[in-house]
Amino acid sequence: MQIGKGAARIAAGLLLSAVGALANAQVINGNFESGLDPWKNYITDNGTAGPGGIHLADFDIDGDGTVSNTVAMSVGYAVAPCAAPGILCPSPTEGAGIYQWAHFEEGPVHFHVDLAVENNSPYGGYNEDGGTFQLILGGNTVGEWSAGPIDAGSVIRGSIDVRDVMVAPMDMWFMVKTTRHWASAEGLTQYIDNVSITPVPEPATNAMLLLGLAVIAGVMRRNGVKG
Ligand SMILES: [Ca+2]
Ligand SMILES: [Ca+2]
Repeated sequence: MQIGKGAARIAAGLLLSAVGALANAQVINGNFESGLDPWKNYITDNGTAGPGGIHLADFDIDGDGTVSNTVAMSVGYAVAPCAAPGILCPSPTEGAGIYQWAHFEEGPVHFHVDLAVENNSPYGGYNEDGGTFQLILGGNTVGEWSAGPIDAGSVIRGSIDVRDVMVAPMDMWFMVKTTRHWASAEGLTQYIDNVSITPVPEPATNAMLLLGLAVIAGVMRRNGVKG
């Protein structure tokens, strides 16, 4: 197949803009309006993200009346450790999350994520454990928020807001994870949206070679956590 020079130039231009869009998309995509990429899914051992898995849903995470693309899941354990967990044996805390790699520069960094739990149980009543959310940097939990018990027909909203200091430039993964003490419950949904990191990190340069750096996340100094 032959293409003219003009068409070739246009094709090259399209390719370049596609590469540019890809590079930008790799930075963070914290509001999920363009989908889940570059976030990757994580499921704990014996955990589940529920029948729908980790998926996008229209939801009003911040209660301002406007819905947007939001990460949704219904977490809990998938494999019961005994016939009556919580009675005959400890109830496991399992679930799922999303993560990505990024390159962080040295200096102050501000992490924020909006969170919510919704209980649309068809059985009414309340659920004992709406779920616990964690912001994890390279293996260290730097922020946490728990919804606690939640009535049927209600939504509980929260956030994790953390200021840290990177003591050196590094590639590191960061994850928003949610877990519960029980199997995933019908009608109970955990939501994640508006993940922001300031300043915005660059795409990771060599994530796989720097896996070992995960443990170095401990060098970060924590300045405050609120939920
Ligand atoms: Ca969104
Ligand atoms: Ca909203």
